[in-house]
Amino acid sequence: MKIYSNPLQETWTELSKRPQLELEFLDSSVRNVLNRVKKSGDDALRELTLQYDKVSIQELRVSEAELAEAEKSLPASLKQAITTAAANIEKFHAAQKRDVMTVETLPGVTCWRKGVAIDKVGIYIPGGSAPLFSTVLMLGVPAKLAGCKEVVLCSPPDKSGKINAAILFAAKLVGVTRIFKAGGAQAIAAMAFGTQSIPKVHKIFGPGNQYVTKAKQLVMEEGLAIDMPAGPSEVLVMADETADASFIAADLLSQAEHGEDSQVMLVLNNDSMVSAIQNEISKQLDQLPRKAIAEKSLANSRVIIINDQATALDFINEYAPEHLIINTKNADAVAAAVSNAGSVFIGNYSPEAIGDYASGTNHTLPTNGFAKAFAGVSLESFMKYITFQKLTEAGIKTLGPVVEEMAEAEQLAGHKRAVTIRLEKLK
Ligand code: HSO
Ligand code: ZN
Repeated sequence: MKIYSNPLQETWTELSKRPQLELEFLDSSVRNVLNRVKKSGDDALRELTLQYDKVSIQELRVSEAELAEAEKSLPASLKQAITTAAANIEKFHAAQKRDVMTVETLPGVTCWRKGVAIDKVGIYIPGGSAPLFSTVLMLGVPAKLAGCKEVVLCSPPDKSGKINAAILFAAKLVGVTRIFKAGGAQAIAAMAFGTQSIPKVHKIFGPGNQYVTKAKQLVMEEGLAIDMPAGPSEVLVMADETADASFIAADLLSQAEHGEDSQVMLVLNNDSMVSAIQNEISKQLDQLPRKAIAEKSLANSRVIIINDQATALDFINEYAPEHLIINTKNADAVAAAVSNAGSVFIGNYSPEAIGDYASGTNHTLPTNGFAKAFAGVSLESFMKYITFQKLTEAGIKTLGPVVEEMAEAEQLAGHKRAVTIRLEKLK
């Protein structure tokens, strides 16, 4: 990890840059996949699955028998853990429900806003070396709570044509309605356009590689919504001498093992702990099965030393981390001053890993500085809000003249008349 000591404010933007792998032909190859699926539906999916996942799939939909088999194959302890995590996620997201608030803005003028579930949503779960079934909980639980009627899940099959058993178990547990074997940009296309087997949805959620992310961006042009612009996962740990070097190293490594392009940042108040943390990192790194990945990610990572706490906070708010871990003396006060972050973990006993799986908060969070303008996934992400209004005769008598005046000034005579015609009737 490279060390920067009290970097000048002019350099903060540069220091906040995330590593970016530029893929050649990304745009054109993803557009090509989208067009193929749009045109040939399931046939295109089967061809692309053979090409990219190296497996021939006849039936795209996961059967009841496969779901039952997956459930049987998992150890009881894992099923129990997944069930506990799902219950916490459900508790936290259920509390986000809002009552309809009715407001009488003037006597006889009543307005309200009501949350309604998005009818059909799609969840994408990547396959690969670490099949993240925890993400199934993070997206499936709020979808169910919101009342989405159709919750479709796509995940790539492995070489034997199966989806990871824990993904299937979690999907069934949280009430995903249909599960399909499809991955990559082609899965996003299938959920966006619909195929013979896969229903078209209105909003697509879930992480993925650059192809998946690009596909999500492109289907937005076709009127679909997506959860948020996504990039590689990241963590920023802010610490002082009250922190534990071994905890810090473990938290940094838990992020670094996600992928070579994951970003890990450490903000310290002085350099007294640097060597202890570095020693811990090399010790713990040796025991990680994903050492090679973590090592590459650490190579892009930075230690920033900022002596003054207020300045450190300014830097952190500028960086806008997806995950922020605060291991300092006055961690609660520091947390209260955070304005840009996806999710905050306060004190030495709140590692990010707990929120990644089971405390109840959502782990689908804004990366790449998007925390300046975006929030993580919540119950609301699966809903839209409709406003309503109802006027009584007294209401239009009071408010009508206001609108007549404004419509006249905007030179929209038709608008004015829609009010006048009623006021005349009431005379
Ligand atoms: N840290 C990831 C979520 C995750 N971690 C899933 C483990 N499994 C993005 O927030
Ligand atoms: Zn994680």
